[in-house]
Amino acid sequence: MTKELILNSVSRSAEISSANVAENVRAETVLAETIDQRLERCGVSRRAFIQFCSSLMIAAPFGLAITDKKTPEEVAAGLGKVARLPVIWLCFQDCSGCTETLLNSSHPDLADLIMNVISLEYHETLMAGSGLQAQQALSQAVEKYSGKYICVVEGSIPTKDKGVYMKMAGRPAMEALADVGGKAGAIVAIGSCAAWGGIPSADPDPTGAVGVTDLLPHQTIVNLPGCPPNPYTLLGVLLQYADTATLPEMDDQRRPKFAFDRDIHDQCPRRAHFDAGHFVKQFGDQGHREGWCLYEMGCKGPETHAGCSTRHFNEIPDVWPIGIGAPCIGCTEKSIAFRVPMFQVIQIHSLAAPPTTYAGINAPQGIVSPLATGLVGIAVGALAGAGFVASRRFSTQRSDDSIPGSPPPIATGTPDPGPSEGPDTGPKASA
Ligand code: FSX
Ligand code: SF4
Ligand code: F3S
Repeated sequence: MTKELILNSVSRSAEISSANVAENVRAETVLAETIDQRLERCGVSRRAFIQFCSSLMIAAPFGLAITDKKTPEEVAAGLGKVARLPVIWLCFQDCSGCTETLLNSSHPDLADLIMNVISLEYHETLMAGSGLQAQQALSQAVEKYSGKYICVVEGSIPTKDKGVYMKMAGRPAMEALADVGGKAGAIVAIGSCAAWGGIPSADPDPTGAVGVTDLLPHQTIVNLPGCPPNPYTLLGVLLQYADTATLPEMDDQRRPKFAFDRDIHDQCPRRAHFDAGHFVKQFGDQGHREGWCLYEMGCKGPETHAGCSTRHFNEIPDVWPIGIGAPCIGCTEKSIAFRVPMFQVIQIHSLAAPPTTYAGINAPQGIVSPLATGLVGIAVGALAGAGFVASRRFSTQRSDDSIPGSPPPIATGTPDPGPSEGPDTGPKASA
């Protein structure tokens, strides 16, 4: 049902190429059609739209003009009057994970809703049309909505050997980007690949992969890195642009602050274990099954700006890297992901004092032996003393041999870190 709707939604753009006059007239009116009108026309319930707005408010409680309201009903009332935003979505060198994360929601109506609140005019991965028909749909959409549409770019752009490694309709991807991106009201580079090169740019970078900003440095660009990024961040940016013709405040890497102003580490459910010195030493060990901190397994959370620790994926609790027991690889950070080996322990530069309160700690996972049950008691006791340990961590080196997996030396940006050796110790043999 959902996939059919999506295909219908995007394929109608391809059908424009058949010079269907009625369809062209309909396309003329898309800009004037409000989200409310569209939802009513497609039979989407008010309740579903208010739920969607509620999720948006939870994902972006601050820093987004459209969610700066008191209730989801107020957000829905405001957004309902907004004209649907034309979006042209280009796919370059990528895995399609950015599109997947947008559509694979556990909420059955979300994908349909997304296709109704925006007007997706062109999307190669989703549209039914292909070849000449698709190219005509693209050029007609660009011409019709010139200066008004948002160009969403997914994937990196090859530049080596004159961009020969990827072509669209016979021209290098970088030319297509310059053309379509150059006529957009703004560009959203979704995913780490489009933001700065991502996986395709990892050493040895055979295609000379770069992000959008490298090619169009003077364009209005919003970077939404993440591999994949959180879909609500994209929707927040698109809807604010549709409503106010403005973009959210951004940091020095053009990432919206509302989504990238915090460290993973600050609100990580395993943070209490970090502060208490409980570190997983090997995947599958007792600490891993008890949900201990993954810092020694290469977790880049302390140096990574993103909201994953509070905004999980697919609307399922704990569906995010650390939530499933994997270290954060720093996928939103240009200098970390696909640059620093996945399991290499990083040096921490920006660690502030430990929080005064802790988020809930993940429940134990896997089979727990009687011995492990005893260790849980030790761990609970150790957690009770976490504040004490944490208060000492800035003045003494932590080493509690009574706890399985005694804490490693950690360098911090604090005045007296006290490590006997730096944490930047190269790839871990145990990983
Ligand atoms: Fe890159 Fe997105 Fe990672 Fe994949 O397309 S950011 S490889 S999740 O899909 O571009
Ligand atoms: Fe969480 Fe990683 Fe920080 Fe440990 S190092 S508390 S797993 S973000
Ligand atoms: Fe990426 Fe780390 Fe979040 S790997 S998805 S920034 S937890």
